[in-house]
Amino acid sequence: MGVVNVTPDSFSDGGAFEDEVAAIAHARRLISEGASIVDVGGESTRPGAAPVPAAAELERVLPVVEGIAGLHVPAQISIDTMKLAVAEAALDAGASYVNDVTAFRHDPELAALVADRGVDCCLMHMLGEPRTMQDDPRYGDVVDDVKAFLEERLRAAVDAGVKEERIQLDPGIGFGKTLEHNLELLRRLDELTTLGRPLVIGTSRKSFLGRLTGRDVTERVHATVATSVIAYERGARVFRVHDVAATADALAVVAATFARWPQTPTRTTTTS
Ligand code: HH2
Repeated sequence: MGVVNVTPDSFSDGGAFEDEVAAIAHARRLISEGASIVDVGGESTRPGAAPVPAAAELERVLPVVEGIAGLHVPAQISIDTMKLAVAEAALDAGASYVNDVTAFRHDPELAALVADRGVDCCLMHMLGEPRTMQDDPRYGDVVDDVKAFLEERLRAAVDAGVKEERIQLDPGIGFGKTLEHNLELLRRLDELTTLGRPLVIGTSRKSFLGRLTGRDVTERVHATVATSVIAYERGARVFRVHDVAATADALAVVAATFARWPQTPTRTTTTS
């Protein structure tokens, strides 16, 4: 899943693709590099971000969704929004995936929309809201708590009519989590696979990688790739990243390696 941020203030690429022509060209590039989903967002959810009114968000994302749909390329368009009006317009314009970082809590009617349209969705864990989520986040056990939350949101979506096979789940790396919480979630990601739905992981260029490497936000591609490899091995199957080419290469190698794992290879010893 390649990230297309049509925002002035996203934490790693704010302002770079604000112009719709640049955003559409960026989406085309990410797809050519191996993205099978492009995630279009018009509201930053970085820590401390202020909410964006629906009209402004729509003005940003709609021309981009329409433009990508007009490319007729083999990729799914995802709309990264928590707002019903934005999701509805994006689905009308050609999107077929709703990525909601509030897991249908901000706008519960989003669940009915996703159900009616029969599209895919991602439900993500977030503690609190972007404005305050990094103010001393606490958990009993971060993995158990995130798992219980995702289980509850999965049930709520199914109860609202969304088909289970349309739902993907995301532990929400960096959303109300300390460095240790993020690392623990990555280390124990396999515990979330028992939820029975594909796991989405979004570590790309995030600040915990900056803290570990000392690198600036645009120089975190290697660190991001490391987390994607770890996450794949522990069961993640959708990787929301800014740097698609590097991630796609790494995942091709990891997927090929683990395709034959954990079966024991048959040894053929020739003794003649
Ligand atoms: N992270 C961000 C935004 N949306 N969606 C999912 N499912 N998972 C994530 O981890 C996730 C997400 C934040 O990254 P970005 O879009 O690059 O930044 P910003 O929110 O500042 O636009």
